[in-house]
Amino acid sequence: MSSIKKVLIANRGEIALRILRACKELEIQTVAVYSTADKDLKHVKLADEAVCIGPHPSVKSYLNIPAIISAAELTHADAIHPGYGFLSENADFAQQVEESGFIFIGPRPENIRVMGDKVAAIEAMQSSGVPCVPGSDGALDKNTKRSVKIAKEIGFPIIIKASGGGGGRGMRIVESEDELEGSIELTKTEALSFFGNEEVYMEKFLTTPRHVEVQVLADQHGNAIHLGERDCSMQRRHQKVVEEAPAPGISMKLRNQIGTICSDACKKINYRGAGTFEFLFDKNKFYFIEMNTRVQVEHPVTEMITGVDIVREQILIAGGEKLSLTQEQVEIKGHAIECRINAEDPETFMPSPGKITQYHAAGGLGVRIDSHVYNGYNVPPHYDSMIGKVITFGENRANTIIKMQNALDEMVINGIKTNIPLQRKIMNDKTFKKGGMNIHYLEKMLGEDES
Ligand code: MV4
Repeated sequence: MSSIKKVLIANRGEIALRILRACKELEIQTVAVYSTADKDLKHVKLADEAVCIGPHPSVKSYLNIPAIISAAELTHADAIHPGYGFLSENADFAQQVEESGFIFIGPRPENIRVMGDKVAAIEAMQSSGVPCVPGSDGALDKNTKRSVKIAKEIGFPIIIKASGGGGGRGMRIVESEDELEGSIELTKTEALSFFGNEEVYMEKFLTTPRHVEVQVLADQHGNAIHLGERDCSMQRRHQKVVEEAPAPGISMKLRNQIGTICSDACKKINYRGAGTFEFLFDKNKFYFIEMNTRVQVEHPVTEMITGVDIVREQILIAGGEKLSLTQEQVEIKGHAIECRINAEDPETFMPSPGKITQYHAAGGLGVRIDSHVYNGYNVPPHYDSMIGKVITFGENRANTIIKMQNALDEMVINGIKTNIPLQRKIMNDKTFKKGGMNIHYLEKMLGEDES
């Protein structure tokens, strides 16, 4: 029996519903918090209690720390689950939640803080034995000669990244020595204005890597496990479109090797909760770039191939329980693919909010729909356009793609535009069917690559 009896869900949309479902299975009471634009959210209707925390701009509601903590006090919640996005990787929030006497369903504030600072994160990972991209081993200083020397040693092209950035923000590729000083200065200036931190670092620029990430879980008793990897290379403008697990072409040996490195690193840094090690994967080698300290949008593909309920584990870990399984009990079986469904024009990618006039979800063996939308639901224009995810699970990749084609064919979402036509195109693409595409493939397929 967990010490957590009531969870406040500090998020919206599909992930709020996902968390609510996990709580209900654990017989934990739920509190939904919502903005004035979100009173009709499915999880708000299903939660035991619901508190309006402010108007629709996120800063006034889902990012409003005092409003969320007040709602937890008002409803006598024990714990707060931040979901993804919003305050999920805000170390100050996690700290204030704990200082207010609540359990933060996530990592320790110190771990979140370190991972938010990319230079500190890489340093922590490198000293924990995680393979990183050849680079400056720390922040660049004012000494341009030294920066030039590092760049020449690792070889152009290189990439300058802001320590406060991440997820594709605050980076600049440098092709040659003569551009280097100017690029460093420009990236620093931008970093200062975007993130309030002008620290930048250098890495070798990998031109055609894949994005492969490892899911980990760590409890508060010194146990840590990995749940294998996901391939998230199908992305457009740093937005993932399709994710899958396992990553095509990765051997069991390599999976266990990198997975063990990640779970060992969790133990070394005293990590707690769910986490994701993001790697660039090139020529069969892993290079760490960032760690995400939250549950991720694409967590279902890992759940499908392992049978482990990641959100349930997050809650149990936060409540002080031991991991429900050992590494030896983790078995990877079959293949899973997730297609993100966005309320957007499938050709222009412009958001398409509005009322869903007709909704029919796909179904069948190995078909999972994680979505909060329903017939008559009005998709508000104020938030991310992702309205759900279609996940299919099959015995192998080919069969899972066919299941996805059928599931997408079955889906009916009328009244708004969605990217389902794009997802159908991807599932029918010859190169996608082969698997193992690099991070630039989707933009190339769409004819959007600028190079
Ligand atoms: C890189 C890279 C190539 N070489 N670092 C973009 C998002 C951020 N998490 C890191 N990113 C990249 N870092 C080195 N040394 C290429 C990218 C990158 C990328 C990475 C993952 C997924 C999609 C991407 C799209 C463009 C660039």
